Amino acid sequence: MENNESQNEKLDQLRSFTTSNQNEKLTTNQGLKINNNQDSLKAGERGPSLLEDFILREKITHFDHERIPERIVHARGSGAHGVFKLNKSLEKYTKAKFLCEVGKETPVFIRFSTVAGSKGSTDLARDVRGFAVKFYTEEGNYDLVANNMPVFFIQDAIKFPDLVHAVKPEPDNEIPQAASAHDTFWDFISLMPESMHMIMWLMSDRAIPRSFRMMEGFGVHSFKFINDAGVSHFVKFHFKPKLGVHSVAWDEAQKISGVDPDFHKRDLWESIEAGNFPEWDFGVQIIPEEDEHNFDFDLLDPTKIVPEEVVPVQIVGTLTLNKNPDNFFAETEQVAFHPGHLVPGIDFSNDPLLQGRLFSYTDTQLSRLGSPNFHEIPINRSINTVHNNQRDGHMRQQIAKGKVSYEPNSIGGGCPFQAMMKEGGFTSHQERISGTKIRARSESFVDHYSQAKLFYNSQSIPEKQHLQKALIFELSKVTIPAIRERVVGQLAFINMDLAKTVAQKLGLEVKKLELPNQSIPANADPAGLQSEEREPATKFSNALSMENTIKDTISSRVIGFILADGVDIGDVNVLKTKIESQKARVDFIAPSLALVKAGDGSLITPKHTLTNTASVCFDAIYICSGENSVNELLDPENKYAVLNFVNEAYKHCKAIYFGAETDGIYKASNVNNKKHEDPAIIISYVENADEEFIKAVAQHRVWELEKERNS
Ligand code: HDE
Repeated sequence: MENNESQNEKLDQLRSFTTSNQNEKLTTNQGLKINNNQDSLKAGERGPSLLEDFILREKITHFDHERIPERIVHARGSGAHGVFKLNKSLEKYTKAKFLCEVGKETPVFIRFSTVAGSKGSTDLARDVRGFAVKFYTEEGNYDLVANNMPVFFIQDAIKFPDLVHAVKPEPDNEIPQAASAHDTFWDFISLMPESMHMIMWLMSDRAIPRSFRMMEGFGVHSFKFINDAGVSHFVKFHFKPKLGVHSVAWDEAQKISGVDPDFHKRDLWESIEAGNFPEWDFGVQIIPEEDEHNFDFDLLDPTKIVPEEVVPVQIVGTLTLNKNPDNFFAETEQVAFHPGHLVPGIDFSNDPLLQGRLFSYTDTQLSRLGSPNFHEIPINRSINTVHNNQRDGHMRQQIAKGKVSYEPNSIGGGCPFQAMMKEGGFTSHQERISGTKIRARSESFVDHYSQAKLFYNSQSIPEKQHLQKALIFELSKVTIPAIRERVVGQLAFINMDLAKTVAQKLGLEVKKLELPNQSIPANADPAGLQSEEREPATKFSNALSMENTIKDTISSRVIGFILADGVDIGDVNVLKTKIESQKARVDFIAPSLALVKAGDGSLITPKHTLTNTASVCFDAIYICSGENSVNELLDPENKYAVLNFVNEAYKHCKAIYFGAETDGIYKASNVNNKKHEDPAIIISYVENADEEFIKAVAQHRVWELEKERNS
């Protein structure tokens, strides 16, 4: 289906709100045609403007009020429309209709985001990514407001404002933007042992994804599924990208932030425009209620995962993003998610982090979108019609007929009626609760290190090295030595080698962790509830390492072809065709934007110049064949840029393909004279060089050779 013509119930609904200015005359907001949009109304050509100029006033007034507050967290986002298709019925566990009927397609809108940075910050910050999905189901909107990491920093919602204040730019000087590498964040973390598992994720390469399309999504909390018989199961939600989970290197991330701070936004947009629709498997981990206490952690603790080795993820559906928004503000900015947007068959658990979220999201929309009528904004409307007695408020759209706006009523015949359960009426799952009203943390939440260990131990060697380097980078930006010491003290509970490696680079010794006495009751103080070092029941989980991800496709990868006049068009075309047939993209990079004249006289249009882009924006590079082309690329005017491309790609462990007669470039680059066997360096004379190159691109990176490549 052509992406602009995608059809589904939600898109049909949006279409009725969509306008186009094609072939239309300019009007005011009252529909009056405007004759002159260049000059304001004045008293004489050189005189003062007149207050009566309602056209000027309307235009300026609207402009003055164009901005709305950005989200307090997750301000920077990228959205897309798509469809969720159910492949396996979950009827046994839930009565949610969109999860029962195999083959059923549900329209979705998704918004990916970074958390800490402002709306205009870089995509490549080291950060958690939001993965919020709105399912427009026939029973109303269901929002799965997820992240790309399966755990969270804190166990209780009451700590959320503290966490966010700590990570945001420091309040005196508003520095640093979109970065956790600063005093206040690490001060908070050093005093919050419960954050250590999440810190492992945040310091891993998961925090610098190659693409939104290559990250997982996790519902984080345990939720509940309720079936028709009223039986409840715990459920954890997962999205697994069909392209695998891949990340960039930190050095690369920092450079991308300069060359193309919209890297992820652009990547998502361009892939969808090209018809290369991002896809995820949707899966669930289901746990019977009676097994609630059979784990070595508390299912309600959002700093814990349920290892996939213990409860496998059952794949039940596919999420496909197939249409870009028509208008960023109207859709991506105004979309309002809320974990409390439920449909019958899905319910909350008592996770205290989730419980707090249930309040926060509607509350924040009121100040962000300005009125309790934000559900009427087109992107937020459910596809089934809303009927209730809520009335009025700023910017009300619905014209509710009749005298009646209360219930019970006789004048309106009792409408709208409450729905019985069998008619789809929502009922909260009945749960026996008995307890003492108490402001405290459950003892079952006091285990802060075991799963941090599980995560760290499950990483491959390059992943461990990246994680160490990330910690060293972040903590080296912390100016207060006591904070660094405390974090190292925390790391020692996870892995002594990790703690020592980090400590050494910070010029510290690993000391016993001492948390300052904060004069608060021990049962309310995370430090007072300092967990003993504890081993996880599951020692190792393959699912936690990106090393084990999908590496058999080059679909949607971007390959830079570096070329100049005289290039061998034959080689270029053969490789380009092979790459494109596997749904990857080729971009030509030349010394200038002038048409490149190939050896046979044919002309090639370059997309980039050697200096308006950089190797960090590509997954792999090909130095095109042809002696004349190579000579021009080695001309002093171009040589530095070309070698920079090759050397950076090399440093970042990417595949590099040297075409025929490109020896001059090979020799001048850092790739030369390396004695190792490097499967990602392809030289034209090897057998099946094109295929070897494609295979190397699919591997994403040769992280295991990073040390060698950087030496
Ligand atoms: Fe959020 N979070 N959050 N969060 N969250 C918001 O809602 C909040 C948490 C997540 O693209 C806000 O509309 C509290 C976990 C995503 O529009 C706000 C707590 C997870 C998005 C809010 C959490 C998330 C938000 C800001 C701790 C992963 C972006 C703007 C109790 C499961 C949604 C807004 C979008 C956004 C509150 C913790 C995911 C302030 C109080 C855990 C993906 O309401």
